[in-house]
Amino acid sequence: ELKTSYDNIIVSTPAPGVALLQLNRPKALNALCDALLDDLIHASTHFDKSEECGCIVITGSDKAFAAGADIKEMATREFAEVYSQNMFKQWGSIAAIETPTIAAVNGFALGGGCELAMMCDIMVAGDKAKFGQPEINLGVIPGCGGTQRLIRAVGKSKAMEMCLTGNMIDAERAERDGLVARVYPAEELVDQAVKMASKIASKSQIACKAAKETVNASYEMSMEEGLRLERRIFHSLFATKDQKEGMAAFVEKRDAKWEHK
Ligand code: CO8
Repeated sequence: ELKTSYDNIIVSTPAPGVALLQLNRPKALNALCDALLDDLIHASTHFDKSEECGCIVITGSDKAFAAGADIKEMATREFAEVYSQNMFKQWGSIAAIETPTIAAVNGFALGGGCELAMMCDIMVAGDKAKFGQPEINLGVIPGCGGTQRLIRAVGKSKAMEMCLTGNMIDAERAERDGLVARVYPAEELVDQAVKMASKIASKSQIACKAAKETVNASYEMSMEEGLRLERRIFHSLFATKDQKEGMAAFVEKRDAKWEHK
């Protein structure tokens, strides 16, 4: 059940089928403390299960999407504690959301902030956004996908540059390098992300989930296995009402009415 309010995020439904989760710890530039993660998992799990929700947008503030893991919370932790609690493992729940997700990044997306954005299916950015993996400056390395998802997005040399120097890249370069799908003027970003999310939410949800699952599987598979999985999932969609409806609507030259079944 969705709570009426959360301490660290603001939840809204700005358009039919769209959930907007706004990180809201402005004084700490949305540093990703444990309580914020709990809120984010709670709300995103609710929308992931909800039949009404077809796309989840995650955003921050104008100044920061998120400036990383909460350094103040982490600073004095010991190995035995972080190892036995498997610190950051719960972030896997965000990557495991089955509903399509969009990260709308204004301002800083650093460390865990950049990693959270990379867990989403599509990243869009405001023109003043800045991305970086500055963990090296703290004597550590990225801990939530920065060494794994970043290289798949931008390639080895650029990922190494970011992880080893801690240098930030701006939105224009992030788009050129393939980290970001689109860049918009900062003040339009959230509206544009909601518009994109509305478009996704207007499709067959079952087909969207199948597309997401199949695209993501490519990270784990050989080309041959991936193509076989794609074909099998394609075949399986012929068991859905939405395939019958979508193709009939095309033939009859009308809009499809999805039942998400
Ligand atoms: N953790 C805790 N507090 C933070 C963080 C953070 N990551 N980032 C900023 N803050 C706080 C500051 O301490 C400051 O608080 P206060 O007013 O109480 O001193 C407030 O936010 C405002 O920050 P600044 O005064 O520093 O603002 P500036 O505009 O001068 O600078 C920067 C903005 C450049 C973003 C700067 O704040 C900065 O460098 N932040 C740290 C960035 C960083 O190193 N991030 C990586 C963190 S490590 C990490 O993410 C490990 C990833 C593991 C996976 C995590 C999954 C979630």
